[in-house]
Amino acid sequence: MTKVSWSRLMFFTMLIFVLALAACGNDDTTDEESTNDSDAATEESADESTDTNTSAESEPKVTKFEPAFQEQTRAPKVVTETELDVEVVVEGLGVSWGMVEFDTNRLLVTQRESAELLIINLEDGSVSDPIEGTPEVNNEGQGGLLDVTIAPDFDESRLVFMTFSQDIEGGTVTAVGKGVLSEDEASLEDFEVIFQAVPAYDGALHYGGRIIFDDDGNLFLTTGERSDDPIRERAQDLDAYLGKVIHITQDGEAVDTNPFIEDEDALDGIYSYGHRNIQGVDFHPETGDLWTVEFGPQAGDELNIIKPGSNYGWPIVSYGIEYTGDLVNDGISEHEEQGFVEPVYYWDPTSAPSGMSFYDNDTIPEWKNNLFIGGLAPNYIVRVVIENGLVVGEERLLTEEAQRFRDILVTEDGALIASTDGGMIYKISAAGEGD
Ligand SMILES: [Ca+2]
Repeated sequence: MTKVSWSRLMFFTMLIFVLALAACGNDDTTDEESTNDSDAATEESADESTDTNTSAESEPKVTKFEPAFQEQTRAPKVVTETELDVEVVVEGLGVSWGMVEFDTNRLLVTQRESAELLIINLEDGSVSDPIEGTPEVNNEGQGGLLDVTIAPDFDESRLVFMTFSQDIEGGTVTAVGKGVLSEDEASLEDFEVIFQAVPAYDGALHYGGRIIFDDDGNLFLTTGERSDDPIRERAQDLDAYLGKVIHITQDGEAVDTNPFIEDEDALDGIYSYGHRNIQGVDFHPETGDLWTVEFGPQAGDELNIIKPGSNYGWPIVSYGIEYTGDLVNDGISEHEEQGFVEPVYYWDPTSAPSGMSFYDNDTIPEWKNNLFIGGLAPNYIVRVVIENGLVVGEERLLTEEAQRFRDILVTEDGALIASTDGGMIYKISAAGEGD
Protein backbone atom coordinates (compact mmCIF):
# COMPACT_ATOMS: atom_id res chain seq x y z
CA MET A 1 0.00 0.00 0.00
CA THR A 2 1.40 3.40 -0.91
CA LYS A 3 1.89 6.12 1.64
CA VAL A 4 -0.81 8.25 0.08
CA SER A 5 -3.52 5.64 0.09
CA TRP A 6 -2.61 4.62 3.62
CA SER A 7 -3.12 8.16 4.86
CA ARG A 8 -6.38 8.26 2.93
CA LEU A 9 -7.49 5.12 4.70
CA MET A 10 -6.51 6.61 8.06
CA PHE A 11 -8.46 9.68 7.20
CA PHE A 12 -11.62 7.83 6.31
CA THR A 13 -11.33 5.81 9.50
CA MET A 14 -11.15 9.09 11.37
CA LEU A 15 -13.99 10.50 9.33
CA ILE A 16 -16.24 7.61 10.28
CA PHE A 17 -15.34 8.20 13.92
CA VAL A 18 -16.03 11.87 13.52
CA LEU A 19 -19.38 11.27 11.83
CA ALA A 20 -20.32 8.80 14.54
CA LEU A 21 -19.52 11.41 17.15
CA ALA A 22 -21.47 14.01 15.23
CA ALA A 23 -24.46 11.70 15.17
CA CYS A 24 -24.59 11.43 18.94
CA GLY A 25 -25.63 14.59 20.66
CA ASN A 26 -24.53 17.42 18.43
CA ASP A 27 -27.35 19.91 18.24
CA ASP A 28 -26.00 21.75 15.25
CA THR A 29 -25.09 19.16 12.67
CA THR A 30 -25.81 21.14 9.54
CA ASP A 31 -22.81 23.39 9.51
CA GLU A 32 -19.16 22.75 9.23
CA GLU A 33 -18.46 24.39 12.52
CA SER A 34 -19.97 21.32 14.07
CA THR A 35 -18.00 19.05 11.77
CA ASN A 36 -14.99 20.68 13.29
CA ASP A 37 -16.64 20.20 16.66
CA SER A 38 -16.46 16.45 16.38
CA ASP A 39 -13.01 16.70 14.97
CA ALA A 40 -12.10 18.53 18.11
CA ALA A 41 -13.50 15.88 20.38
CA THR A 42 -10.84 13.46 19.23
CA GLU A 43 -8.28 16.14 19.87
CA GLU A 44 -9.41 17.10 23.33
CA SER A 45 -9.27 13.60 24.70
CA ALA A 46 -5.56 13.56 24.10
CA ASP A 47 -5.08 17.13 25.22
CA GLU A 48 -4.91 16.53 28.95
CA SER A 49 -2.18 13.94 29.03
CA THR A 50 0.67 15.54 27.15
CA ASP A 51 2.73 17.77 29.37
CA THR A 52 5.89 17.02 27.45
CA ASN A 53 4.61 18.80 24.38
CA THR A 54 6.15 22.20 23.75
CA SER A 55 3.30 23.35 21.50
CA ALA A 56 -0.18 24.28 22.68
CA GLU A 57 -1.33 21.72 20.11
CA SER A 58 -1.04 18.16 21.30
CA GLU A 59 -2.35 16.14 18.40
CA PRO A 60 -0.59 15.17 15.21
CA LYS A 61 -1.14 17.48 12.32
CA VAL A 62 -4.05 16.88 9.97
CA THR A 63 -2.13 17.85 6.86
CA LYS A 64 1.26 17.08 5.38
CA PHE A 65 2.01 20.73 4.77
CA GLU A 66 5.12 22.41 6.10
CA PRO A 67 5.02 26.01 7.29
CA ALA A 68 6.61 28.72 5.17
CA PHE A 69 8.55 29.89 8.23
CA GLN A 70 9.10 28.42 11.67
CA GLU A 71 6.75 30.68 13.64
CA GLN A 72 3.82 30.11 11.27
CA THR A 73 2.23 27.26 13.24
CA ARG A 74 2.40 25.23 16.48
CA ALA A 75 3.88 28.01 18.61
CA PRO A 76 5.41 27.14 21.99
CA LYS A 77 2.89 26.73 24.77
CA VAL A 78 2.69 29.59 27.27
CA VAL A 79 0.82 29.76 30.58
CA THR A 80 -0.77 32.81 32.21
CA GLU A 81 0.89 33.46 35.58
CA THR A 82 -1.67 35.96 36.85
CA GLU A 83 -4.33 34.40 39.07
CA LEU A 84 -7.67 34.76 37.30
CA ASP A 85 -11.29 34.98 38.39
CA VAL A 86 -13.69 33.33 35.96
CA GLU A 87 -17.30 34.34 36.42
CA VAL A 88 -20.43 33.48 34.45
CA VAL A 89 -22.20 36.84 34.39
CA VAL A 90 -25.23 35.71 32.40
CA GLU A 91 -26.57 32.36 31.21
CA GLY A 92 -29.64 31.16 29.38
CA LEU A 93 -29.25 33.29 26.27
CA GLY A 94 -29.09 32.04 22.69
CA VAL A 95 -26.05 32.09 20.39
CA SER A 96 -24.53 35.40 21.42
CA TRP A 97 -22.75 36.22 18.18
CA GLY A 98 -21.55 39.77 18.66
CA MET A 99 -21.09 42.27 21.48
CA VAL A 100 -19.78 45.75 22.15
CA GLU A 101 -19.27 47.76 25.36
CA PHE A 102 -21.42 50.81 24.57
CA ASP A 103 -21.33 52.20 28.09
CA THR A 104 -19.05 51.37 31.03
CA ASN A 105 -19.63 47.71 31.89
CA ARG A 106 -22.75 47.55 29.74
CA LEU A 107 -22.84 45.57 26.52
CA LEU A 108 -25.03 45.41 23.45
CA VAL A 109 -25.25 41.70 22.58
CA THR A 110 -26.81 40.11 19.50
CA GLN A 111 -28.78 36.88 19.53
CA ARG A 112 -28.17 35.09 16.24
CA GLU A 113 -31.32 33.02 15.88
CA SER A 114 -33.95 35.19 17.56
CA ALA A 115 -32.40 38.32 16.00
CA GLU A 116 -32.74 40.09 19.31
CA LEU A 117 -30.43 42.84 20.48
CA LEU A 118 -30.03 42.89 24.27
CA ILE A 119 -28.34 45.09 26.85
CA ILE A 120 -26.32 43.19 29.41
CA ASN A 121 -25.05 44.79 32.57
CA LEU A 122 -21.78 43.17 33.62
CA GLU A 123 -22.03 44.52 37.18
CA ASP A 124 -25.38 43.03 38.16
CA GLY A 125 -25.87 40.42 35.42
CA SER A 126 -29.16 41.95 34.31
CA VAL A 127 -30.49 41.43 30.80
CA SER A 128 -32.78 43.96 29.14
CA ASP A 129 -35.90 43.25 27.12
CA PRO A 130 -35.14 42.92 23.41
CA ILE A 131 -34.55 46.30 21.80
CA GLU A 132 -37.28 47.11 19.28
CA GLY A 133 -36.51 47.95 15.67
CA THR A 134 -33.91 45.34 14.77
CA PRO A 135 -33.93 44.02 11.18
CA GLU A 136 -35.60 40.94 9.74
CA VAL A 137 -33.02 38.25 9.23
CA ASN A 138 -32.69 34.87 7.60
CA ASN A 139 -31.70 32.69 10.55
CA GLU A 140 -31.12 29.38 8.80
CA GLY A 141 -27.80 27.61 9.28
CA GLN A 142 -25.09 30.06 10.25
CA GLY A 143 -27.34 33.03 9.49
CA GLY A 144 -29.16 35.45 11.74
CA LEU A 145 -28.31 38.63 13.61
CA LEU A 146 -24.51 38.66 13.67
CA ASP A 147 -22.19 41.45 14.82
CA VAL A 148 -22.85 44.77 16.51
CA THR A 149 -20.70 47.84 17.03
CA ILE A 150 -21.20 51.51 17.80
CA ALA A 151 -20.15 54.58 15.85
CA PRO A 152 -17.01 56.33 17.13
CA ASP A 153 -19.22 59.34 17.94
CA PHE A 154 -21.88 57.19 19.63
CA ASP A 155 -22.15 59.50 22.64
CA GLU A 156 -23.61 62.15 20.32
CA SER A 157 -25.01 60.18 17.38
CA ARG A 158 -26.18 57.05 19.29
CA LEU A 159 -25.62 55.15 16.03
CA VAL A 160 -25.50 51.35 16.28
CA PHE A 161 -24.26 49.24 13.36
CA MET A 162 -25.15 45.59 12.91
CA THR A 163 -24.51 42.80 10.43
CA PHE A 164 -27.01 40.09 9.56
CA SER A 165 -27.97 37.62 6.89
CA GLN A 166 -30.74 39.05 4.78
CA ASP A 167 -33.14 37.56 2.24
CA ILE A 168 -33.01 39.33 -1.08
CA GLU A 169 -33.86 38.25 -4.60
CA GLY A 170 -31.78 35.21 -5.51
CA GLY A 171 -30.90 34.11 -1.99
CA THR A 172 -29.25 35.65 1.04
CA VAL A 173 -26.48 38.17 1.59
CA THR A 174 -24.40 39.47 4.47
CA ALA A 175 -25.89 42.90 5.11
CA VAL A 176 -24.89 45.90 7.21
CA GLY A 177 -27.44 48.25 8.72
CA LYS A 178 -27.54 51.09 11.19
CA GLY A 179 -30.05 52.64 13.56
CA VAL A 180 -30.18 55.15 16.38
CA LEU A 181 -30.49 53.84 19.92
CA SER A 182 -33.28 55.74 21.62
CA GLU A 183 -32.50 57.64 24.84
CA ASP A 184 -34.54 55.14 26.84
CA GLU A 185 -32.54 52.32 25.19
CA ALA A 186 -35.76 50.52 24.26
CA SER A 187 -35.58 50.84 20.49
CA LEU A 188 -33.38 51.27 17.45
CA GLU A 189 -34.89 54.07 15.40
CA ASP A 190 -34.70 54.67 11.65
CA PHE A 191 -32.93 51.38 11.03
CA GLU A 192 -31.68 51.18 7.46
CA VAL A 193 -29.60 48.76 5.42
CA ILE A 194 -26.47 50.49 4.14
CA PHE A 195 -24.62 47.64 2.43
CA GLN A 196 -25.29 44.21 0.93
CA ALA A 197 -22.42 41.87 0.06
CA VAL A 198 -23.73 40.79 -3.33
CA PRO A 199 -24.21 38.51 -5.16
CA ALA A 200 -26.98 36.76 -3.26
CA TYR A 201 -26.64 33.02 -2.89
CA ASP A 202 -29.14 30.37 -1.89
CA GLY A 203 -27.18 28.89 1.00
CA ALA A 204 -26.95 29.16 4.78
CA LEU A 205 -23.21 29.03 5.40
CA HIS A 206 -20.20 31.37 5.60
CA TYR A 207 -21.54 34.86 6.08
CA GLY A 208 -18.39 36.23 7.72
CA GLY A 209 -20.00 39.25 9.27
CA ARG A 210 -17.60 41.05 11.61
CA ILE A 211 -17.45 44.83 11.54
CA ILE A 212 -14.99 47.27 13.08
CA PHE A 213 -14.45 51.02 12.79
CA ASP A 214 -11.11 52.47 11.75
CA ASP A 215 -9.66 55.75 13.02
CA ASP A 216 -11.30 57.67 10.17
CA GLY A 217 -14.79 56.54 11.15
CA ASN A 218 -15.10 54.09 8.26
CA LEU A 219 -16.09 50.45 8.60
CA PHE A 220 -14.26 47.27 7.77
CA LEU A 221 -16.65 44.38 7.08
CA THR A 222 -15.60 40.76 6.63
CA THR A 223 -17.52 38.31 4.50
CA GLY A 224 -17.47 34.58 3.73
CA GLU A 225 -17.41 32.84 0.36
CA ARG A 226 -20.70 30.98 0.99
CA SER A 227 -18.91 27.66 1.38
CA ASP A 228 -20.18 25.55 -1.51
CA ASP A 229 -18.14 24.58 -4.53
CA PRO A 230 -18.21 26.37 -6.97
CA ILE A 231 -19.65 29.58 -5.40
CA ARG A 232 -16.63 29.73 -3.09
CA GLU A 233 -14.41 30.41 -6.11
CA ARG A 234 -15.95 33.88 -6.14
CA ALA A 235 -13.55 34.68 -3.26
CA GLN A 236 -11.01 35.21 -6.08
CA ASP A 237 -13.29 37.44 -8.18
CA LEU A 238 -13.17 41.20 -7.87
CA ASP A 239 -16.76 41.53 -9.14
CA ALA A 240 -18.19 39.78 -6.06
CA TYR A 241 -18.18 40.73 -2.39
CA LEU A 242 -17.87 37.09 -1.27
CA GLY A 243 -14.73 36.08 0.65
CA LYS A 244 -13.55 39.66 1.09
CA VAL A 245 -12.55 42.36 3.52
CA ILE A 246 -14.66 45.37 2.57
CA HIS A 247 -14.06 49.00 3.47
CA ILE A 248 -17.07 51.32 3.49
CA THR A 249 -18.28 54.59 4.93
CA GLN A 250 -21.08 54.88 7.47
CA ASP A 251 -23.43 55.29 4.51
CA GLY A 252 -22.22 52.08 2.87
CA GLU A 253 -20.22 53.80 0.11
CA ALA A 254 -16.76 52.57 -0.88
CA VAL A 255 -14.00 54.48 0.92
CA ASP A 256 -12.34 56.60 -1.75
CA THR A 257 -8.82 55.37 -0.97
CA ASN A 258 -9.79 51.71 -1.57
CA PRO A 259 -7.33 49.74 -3.73
CA PHE A 260 -9.65 48.90 -6.64
CA ILE A 261 -11.40 52.25 -7.05
CA GLU A 262 -9.61 52.83 -10.37
CA ASP A 263 -10.31 49.29 -11.64
CA GLU A 264 -13.50 49.39 -13.72
CA ASP A 265 -14.00 45.64 -13.46
CA ALA A 266 -13.71 45.50 -9.68
CA LEU A 267 -16.18 46.39 -6.96
CA ASP A 268 -15.05 49.59 -5.26
CA GLY A 269 -15.68 48.40 -1.70
CA ILE A 270 -13.17 45.55 -1.85
CA TYR A 271 -10.11 45.97 0.39
CA SER A 272 -8.63 42.46 0.24
CA TYR A 273 -9.73 39.12 -1.21
CA GLY A 274 -9.18 35.38 -1.39
CA HIS A 275 -10.67 34.77 2.07
CA ARG A 276 -12.75 31.82 3.23
CA ASN A 277 -14.84 32.87 6.23
CA ILE A 278 -13.58 35.68 8.47
CA GLN A 279 -15.37 35.90 11.80
CA GLY A 280 -12.76 37.74 13.82
CA VAL A 281 -11.15 41.15 13.30
CA ASP A 282 -9.26 43.72 15.36
CA PHE A 283 -6.54 46.33 15.05
CA HIS A 284 -3.16 45.58 16.61
CA PRO A 285 -2.85 48.10 19.47
CA GLU A 286 0.78 49.00 18.70
CA THR A 287 1.11 48.78 14.92
CA GLY A 288 -2.45 49.71 13.98
CA ASP A 289 -2.47 46.84 11.47
CA LEU A 290 -5.79 45.18 10.74
CA TRP A 291 -5.65 41.53 11.83
CA THR A 292 -8.24 38.91 10.95
CA VAL A 293 -8.81 35.29 11.82
CA GLU A 294 -10.25 33.10 9.11
CA PHE A 295 -12.08 29.81 9.55
CA GLY A 296 -10.25 27.23 7.44
CA PRO A 297 -11.45 23.94 6.04
CA GLN A 298 -10.24 20.90 8.00
CA ALA A 299 -7.16 22.53 9.60
CA GLY A 300 -5.72 25.62 7.92
CA ASP A 301 -7.46 28.29 10.03
CA GLU A 302 -5.49 31.46 9.38
CA LEU A 303 -4.39 34.56 11.22
CA ASN A 304 -3.75 37.29 8.66
CA ILE A 305 -2.57 40.89 8.55
CA ILE A 306 -4.75 42.61 5.99
CA LYS A 307 -3.05 44.76 3.37
CA PRO A 308 -5.07 46.68 0.78
CA GLY A 309 -5.42 45.01 -2.60
CA SER A 310 -3.87 41.75 -1.45
CA ASN A 311 -5.00 38.23 -2.28
CA TYR A 312 -4.96 35.67 0.58
CA GLY A 313 -5.28 32.68 -1.71
CA TRP A 314 -8.50 30.83 -0.89
CA PRO A 315 -9.62 28.50 -2.52
CA ILE A 316 -6.48 28.16 -4.64
CA VAL A 317 -4.08 27.45 -1.77
CA SER A 318 -4.64 26.36 1.82
CA TYR A 319 -2.87 24.81 4.80
CA GLY A 320 -6.02 22.74 5.31
CA ILE A 321 -7.79 19.96 3.45
CA GLU A 322 -11.43 19.45 2.48
CA TYR A 323 -13.82 17.88 5.00
CA THR A 324 -13.96 14.91 2.64
CA GLY A 325 -10.22 14.44 3.08
CA ASP A 326 -9.55 15.53 -0.48
CA LEU A 327 -6.96 18.13 -1.20
CA VAL A 328 -8.07 21.71 -1.71
CA ASN A 329 -7.62 22.50 -5.40
CA ASP A 330 -4.16 21.11 -6.23
CA GLY A 331 -3.15 20.58 -2.63
CA ILE A 332 -0.74 23.49 -2.55
CA SER A 333 -0.12 25.31 0.73
CA GLU A 334 2.68 27.67 -0.31
CA HIS A 335 0.90 31.01 -0.54
CA GLU A 336 3.82 33.25 -1.38
CA GLU A 337 5.22 31.04 -4.12
CA GLN A 338 1.81 31.16 -5.79
CA GLY A 339 1.60 34.94 -5.53
CA PHE A 340 -0.60 35.13 -2.44
CA VAL A 341 -0.07 36.52 1.07
CA GLU A 342 1.16 33.98 3.61
CA PRO A 343 -0.86 33.81 6.82
CA VAL A 344 0.99 35.12 9.88
CA TYR A 345 -0.07 31.90 11.58
CA TYR A 346 -2.18 28.85 10.88
CA TRP A 347 -3.71 26.10 12.99
CA ASP A 348 -3.42 22.41 12.25
CA PRO A 349 -5.51 20.88 13.72
CA THR A 350 -8.19 23.52 13.83
CA SER A 351 -8.86 26.17 16.45
CA ALA A 352 -12.27 26.88 14.82
CA PRO A 353 -11.81 30.60 15.35
CA SER A 354 -14.66 33.08 15.74
CA GLY A 355 -14.56 36.55 17.32
CA MET A 356 -11.29 38.02 18.56
CA SER A 357 -9.87 40.96 20.44
CA PHE A 358 -6.44 42.29 21.28
CA TYR A 359 -5.89 42.91 24.98
CA ASP A 360 -5.24 46.65 24.79
CA ASN A 361 -5.16 47.26 28.53
CA ASP A 362 -2.70 47.40 31.45
CA THR A 363 -4.77 45.55 34.05
CA ILE A 364 -3.17 42.17 33.36
CA PRO A 365 0.32 43.26 32.28
CA GLU A 366 1.43 39.88 30.87
CA TRP A 367 -1.56 39.98 28.49
CA LYS A 368 -0.69 43.40 27.08
CA ASN A 369 -1.18 43.34 23.27
CA ASN A 370 -1.89 39.59 23.26
CA LEU A 371 -4.68 38.38 20.99
CA PHE A 372 -7.64 36.41 22.35
CA ILE A 373 -9.76 34.34 19.97
CA GLY A 374 -12.99 32.48 20.60
CA GLY A 375 -12.71 28.79 19.67
CA LEU A 376 -15.93 27.11 18.56
CA ALA A 377 -14.70 23.58 18.33
CA PRO A 378 -12.30 22.90 20.14
CA ASN A 379 -14.14 24.75 22.84
CA TYR A 380 -11.69 27.14 24.38
CA ILE A 381 -10.29 30.63 24.19
CA VAL A 382 -7.01 30.89 22.33
CA ARG A 383 -4.43 33.33 23.69
CA VAL A 384 -1.80 34.29 21.15
CA VAL A 385 1.42 36.09 22.10
CA ILE A 386 2.80 38.20 19.26
CA GLU A 387 6.24 39.79 18.93
CA ASN A 388 7.32 41.77 15.89
CA GLY A 389 4.41 40.47 13.86
CA LEU A 390 5.14 36.81 14.63
CA VAL A 391 3.31 34.41 16.92
CA VAL A 392 5.75 33.36 19.67
CA GLY A 393 3.39 31.67 22.13
CA GLU A 394 -0.04 30.14 22.41
CA GLU A 395 -2.29 29.18 25.33
CA ARG A 396 -5.72 27.54 25.60
CA LEU A 397 -7.97 29.06 28.26
CA LEU A 398 -11.21 27.77 29.81
CA THR A 399 -10.82 24.35 28.19
CA GLU A 400 -12.69 22.76 31.11
CA GLU A 401 -15.77 24.90 30.45
CA ALA A 402 -16.44 23.03 27.18
CA GLN A 403 -18.25 25.99 25.62
CA ARG A 404 -18.26 27.15 22.01
CA PHE A 405 -16.74 30.62 22.46
CA ARG A 406 -18.29 32.93 19.89
CA ASP A 407 -17.08 36.44 20.56
CA ILE A 408 -14.44 38.14 22.70
CA LEU A 409 -14.10 41.68 23.93
CA VAL A 410 -11.92 43.53 26.42
CA THR A 411 -13.71 46.02 28.64
CA GLU A 412 -12.34 49.43 29.56
CA ASP A 413 -11.70 47.91 33.01
CA GLY A 414 -9.45 45.26 31.49
CA ALA A 415 -11.75 42.27 31.88
CA LEU A 416 -11.90 39.71 29.10
CA ILE A 417 -15.50 39.00 28.14
CA ALA A 418 -16.43 35.90 26.16
CA SER A 419 -19.85 35.00 24.79
CA THR A 420 -20.84 31.46 23.87
CA ASP A 421 -23.17 29.60 21.56
CA GLY A 422 -24.71 28.11 24.70
CA GLY A 423 -25.91 31.55 25.74
CA MET A 424 -23.38 32.37 28.44
CA ILE A 425 -21.37 35.51 29.05
CA TYR A 426 -18.08 34.91 30.86
CA LYS A 427 -16.02 37.54 32.62
CA ILE A 428 -12.35 36.72 33.12
CA SER A 429 -10.40 39.15 35.26
CA ALA A 430 -7.37 39.30 37.54
CA ALA A 431 -8.24 37.79 40.91
CA GLY A 432 -9.12 40.52 43.39
CA GLU A 433 -9.95 43.08 40.68
CA GLY A 434 -13.42 44.61 40.76
CA ASP A 435 -15.61 42.74 43.23
CA1 LIG B 1 -4.95 31.92 2.85
